[in-house]
Amino acid sequence: MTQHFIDEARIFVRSGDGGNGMISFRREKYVPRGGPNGGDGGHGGAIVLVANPKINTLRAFSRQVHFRAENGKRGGPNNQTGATAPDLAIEVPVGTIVRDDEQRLIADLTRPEQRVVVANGGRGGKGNTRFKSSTNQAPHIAEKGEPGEEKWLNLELKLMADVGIVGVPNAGKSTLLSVISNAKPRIADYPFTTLVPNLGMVRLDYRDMVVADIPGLVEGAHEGVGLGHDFLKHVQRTRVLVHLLDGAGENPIADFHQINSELALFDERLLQRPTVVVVNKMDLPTAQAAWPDLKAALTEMGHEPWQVSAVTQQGTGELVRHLLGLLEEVADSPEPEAVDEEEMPVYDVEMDDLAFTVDKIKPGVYQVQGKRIERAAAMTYWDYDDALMRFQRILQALGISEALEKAGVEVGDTVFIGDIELEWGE
Ligand SMILES: Nc1nc2c(ncn2[C@@H]2O[C@H](COP(=O)(O)OP(=O)(O)OP(=O)(O)O)[C@@H](O)[C@H]2O)c(=O)[nH]1
Ligand SMILES: [Mg+2]
Repeated sequence: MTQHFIDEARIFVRSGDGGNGMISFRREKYVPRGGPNGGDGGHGGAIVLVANPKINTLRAFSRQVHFRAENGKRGGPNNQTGATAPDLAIEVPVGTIVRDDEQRLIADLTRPEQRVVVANGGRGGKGNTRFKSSTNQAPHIAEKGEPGEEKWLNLELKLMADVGIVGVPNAGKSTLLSVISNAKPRIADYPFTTLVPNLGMVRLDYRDMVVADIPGLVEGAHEGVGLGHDFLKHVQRTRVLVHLLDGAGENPIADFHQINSELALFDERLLQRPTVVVVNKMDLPTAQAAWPDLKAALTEMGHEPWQVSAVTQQGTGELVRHLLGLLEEVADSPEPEAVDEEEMPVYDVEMDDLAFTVDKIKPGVYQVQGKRIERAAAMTYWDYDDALMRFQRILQALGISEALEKAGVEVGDTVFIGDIELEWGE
């Protein structure tokens, strides 16, 4: 059953903090007060997931759950920039799907060496040299390093099938999978027995392939009718298709057209995928009687149909050999598209970052929450007036000052930005 091939893990990642910027001034003989020379902090290390084709399970993550990248070093005097910390690369199997704690898709790592940054390293704070201007020759302001990000990630490994078996309900897809692979799917003589794709490993002469039995497609599957839509996505990932026909069915050619049109309506490129047309149930006299006409019709459409009986296993060994050979032929062609590109950024990070809320907790006390503003607050050296002014400009730019005023804030009131307490001034 499918469970053998689905592997899950939950990990905690934390990128490095940026190093603090430095406040420092030159000291020279005969110069009472030299110019600013505080250097920037170094950037913190990011956390990166990398797809490694040599790994095939997520088992390693039951041993190690926490991953931390190093912090950037703080800036020094004489305009010395602090050292940037290296990124921490975590290796995962190809086929790993990464989601955040709200189950939002972050990445689908389908190609070897594909990488995704899951937590950005904190930016190094600016040293006071950077704040020098014509009006302020001796800035007493620097930035603290940006804190790293931390989050839980849910990893799921979907073993990708090399071959997908498609066909109308009841064609015998699950039966075929069960006789050629180690999978033991449920088989029954009524349509829609299989509700989720079954995967099986097929081995022959030291070669192997993963075969998926795709639940029976029906008219309208491409529109999301029934369960078809999700399965069609699964079909997109396979390199070779087996189109299985019920040779004893009422009208196998009509079935054939119906499935093809469902595939094409979902994604036209599926019709270009190498496809082996296989007529099943050849042990039954009705199928044998129908075969000559069926074969002629399929040949006319440019196919070379195979005949098998999944139940008696007649012809199935040869079919496996043929599929393995076909896979070798297409091995050099580019990996089929895994997930639609437009599906990738599931939520807009930028918008999330800028959003904030203002709440009046009680008379004279307000609470502001928001990712960007809380970060800016964490990066401010509150002891310096210059830094305070800068923070105020950020409050204005994000529209937070206005929102606070609308909520009724007055001079002297307390405003919390995250956990940081401020007194509202002019
Ligand atoms: N006689 C005969 N019956 C078969 C053969 N292959 C499958 N069947 C029967 O056809 C019925 C459907 O088989 P399944 O393997 O469940 O078909 P399926 O395509 O997976 O069907 P869904 O999962 O419902 O889409 C079962 O009763 C099987 O025993 C075959 O080669 N010969
Ligand atoms: Mg089935």
